[in-house]
Amino acid sequence: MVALGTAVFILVVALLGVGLVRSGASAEGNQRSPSPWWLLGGGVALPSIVITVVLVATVVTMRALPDQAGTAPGLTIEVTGSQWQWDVVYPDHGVRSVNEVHVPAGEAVLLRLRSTDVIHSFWVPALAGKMDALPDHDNTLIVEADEPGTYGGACAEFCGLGHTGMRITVVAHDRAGFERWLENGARRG
Ligand SMILES: [Cu+2]
Repeated sequence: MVALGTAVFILVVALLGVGLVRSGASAEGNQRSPSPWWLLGGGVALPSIVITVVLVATVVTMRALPDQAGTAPGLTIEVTGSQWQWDVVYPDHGVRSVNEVHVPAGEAVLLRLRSTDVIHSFWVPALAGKMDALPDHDNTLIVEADEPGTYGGACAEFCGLGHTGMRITVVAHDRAGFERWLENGARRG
């Protein structure tokens, strides 16, 4: 799209330049009205070609994207939004946390998102795009933190008075640190 946009921009600027030179040269002469082919070409044909190219590129890219539900990350975490906090459950380990998602770095993790009340949106910009947490439907989101560290996020769907405080933090550990956290979390119950 950047390449196409650049090409169209250069073409328009070039035509503008030609128009300026010509109008300067023919300032004394008769004013000619532009040929209707300019309108058909620039207003119908060119946009049709550009839109078709972008459409085909989009469809090809969408088909090439992996089906998120079909991939099988090692770890599944259930993240439930409610007014106004995130409850996080690690179903394979019997561990819970609140407003923090602990993950192993360098591994794909499947988040199963839902809500107990209104629509929330799980958003940790450094890791993935926004994904809605809905009351009547599970959405999935695959996140992978390349490096151990802390990644801040927030609810990205206005969900009431406490919306701005509805923060979420993803803490990525190295493998050993994650196992340690799971054990400590399990002890906490
Ligand atoms: Cu929310």
